[in-house]
Amino acid sequence: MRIDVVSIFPEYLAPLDLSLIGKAREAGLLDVRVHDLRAWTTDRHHTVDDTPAGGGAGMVMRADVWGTALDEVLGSDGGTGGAPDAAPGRAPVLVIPTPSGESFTQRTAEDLATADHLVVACGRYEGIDARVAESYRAAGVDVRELSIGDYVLNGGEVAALVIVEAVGRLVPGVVGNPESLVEESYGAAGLLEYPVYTRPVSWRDLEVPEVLFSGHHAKIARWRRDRALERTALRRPDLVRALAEQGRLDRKDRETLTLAGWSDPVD
Ligand code: JB8
Repeated sequence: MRIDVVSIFPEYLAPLDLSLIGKAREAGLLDVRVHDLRAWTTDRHHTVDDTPAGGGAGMVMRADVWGTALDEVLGSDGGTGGAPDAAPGRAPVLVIPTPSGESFTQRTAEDLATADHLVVACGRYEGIDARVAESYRAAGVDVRELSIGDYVLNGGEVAALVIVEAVGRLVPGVVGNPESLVEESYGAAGLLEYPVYTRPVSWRDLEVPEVLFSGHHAKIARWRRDRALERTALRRPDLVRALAEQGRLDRKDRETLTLAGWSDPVD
C-alpha cells in the first residue's frame, strides 16, 4: 500500500519511521512518503493560508495550494482510476482529518486497509477550504473527512499518525501474528478486552486469577468473557446496549451483567 501524507509540519510525522510501521516500510509492505505542503507554494513567503470568507476567527488553508499539491501526489490515479488501459482498481482515498468529520473507527480502518493508495491531507488553523474535498470527490476520488474523537487538536498531523498506524497494521504481513488482530477490542465480540496477566504469579500481594492455571479452556473463555462484559458495562455502556440490540448477548452474558449491577433493559 502507498500512503502519502501532506503537512506544513512534516517533522511531526517522524514517528512513522519507527516500530511497526517503520519495519513494514523497510519490508516493502508500506510505501509511506511525507511531503511539505510549502513545496507547492509559489510566493516569496510560502503562504498556505488566508482570512476566512464571511469573517471570523483564525485563518483557512488555501484551496489553490492544496490543489496543486494533491494533483501531484494523487498522480495518475487522481482522476477516475488510473491510466486509460489500466485494470480498473479501487479509487485512491483522500483522507482529511477534521473534528467535523465522520468518526474514524476500527470499521473505517478495515475499509481503508483494502485501498492501494491513501493520501492524508493534514490541515492546520481553522482547516482546509471546503472546495478541496468537494473538488476531489467530484473527480472520483474517495474523499473521507474523518474525526478521531470528540476533542480538538491543533492540526491533522496527530490524527494522521493515528489513522496510518490503525490502517497500516491491518495490511497483510505488517503484524507478525495475525491472531493478535482477531482477539482485540472492537473486534468480533463487540466488547472491550478482558484483563491480561503474566508472571510473577504473586506480585505485591496480588495474585493471577486461579482459573487461568486450570487448563480448562472453556472455563477460561467464559471467565474472560464475563470480565470483558463487566468492564464494558462500566466503561462503555453504549457497546453493551449495541450488543443487546443485535441479540448478541446469551443467557449467561445477561446473568453476568445483572450480577454486575447492570439494570438497563437488555431485551
Ligand atoms: C485544524 O481535532 B482534530 C483536527 C483539528 C484540526 C485539524 C484537523 C484535525 C485542522 N485543526 O482531529
